[in-house]
Amino acid sequence: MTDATPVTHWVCGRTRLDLTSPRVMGVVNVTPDSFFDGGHHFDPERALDHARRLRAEGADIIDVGGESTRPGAMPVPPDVELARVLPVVAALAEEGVLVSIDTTKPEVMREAVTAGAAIVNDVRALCAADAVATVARTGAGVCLMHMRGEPRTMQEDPVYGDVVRTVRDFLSARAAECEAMGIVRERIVIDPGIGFGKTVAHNLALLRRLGDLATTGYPVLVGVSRKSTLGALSGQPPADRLPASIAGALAAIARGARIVRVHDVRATVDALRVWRAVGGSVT
Ligand code: HH2
Repeated sequence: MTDATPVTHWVCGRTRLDLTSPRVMGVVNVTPDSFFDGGHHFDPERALDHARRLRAEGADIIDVGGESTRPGAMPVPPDVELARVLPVVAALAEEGVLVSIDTTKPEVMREAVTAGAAIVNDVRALCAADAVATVARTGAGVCLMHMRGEPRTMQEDPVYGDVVRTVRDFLSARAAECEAMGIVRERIVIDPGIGFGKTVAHNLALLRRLGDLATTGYPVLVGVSRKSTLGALSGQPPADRLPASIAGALAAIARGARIVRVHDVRATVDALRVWRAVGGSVT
């Protein structure tokens, strides 16, 4: 594939999000079992309070999820997922928050966008039957993420030839299908899927060579916050991975990420302020 002119903004419904400086996506998991914050915001009112706090701390986007995708996680039926996320999505959208729905199911995408979500974040890159057509019918922005296998089994000895090339080719092909189905280029962001069917070495190769993904022209989003690769490097459990998460976010931005998906918005925003003040640049 040839290198393409970079997209400088993300069209998400009526919002045009400027991506010339790095953006922060705050995570709100309305789940009992997410790997880091599972159960903390399972009650919709607590999820809303948390989302409002993340927004006040400087999150540009709030990513609402109702199904954990941690290694070993079991799938959740669509009606259960909808009951978890819809009240949170609707209330946040009503308050003017730029909301992303983290789901792989077309029925959840459709209902969440109707309730006000402006972004569909899919760890399966719209691979479910009808997912591309469902999103195409909306004006929503989309994040296409790479995952090898299924959450239940994805960490069982993942093998790649050149992981960066495999991920880049997969994401380019998914983005091309989206464009062919009517999702314009400015609506698409890509994500290498740190920790999704990858060893520590694979994740580090992807982070070191994020620039290879950026040459597709699609803005790159990275989620490394609190993940096990940071545990492998720091020796810390998820609760003590904040310093490693900040370093991971800044390193991703330095290598070309335009958006970082994080659990700790205030700390990330503070770090980015310092980064920018001293001329931290994006490659
Ligand atoms: N990571 C997780 C979930 N969704 N979406 C994108 N685009 N990129 C990611 O790296 C990503 C994602 C996993 O983190 P979390 O939501 O905190 O955990 P869980 O899946 O256990 O709910």
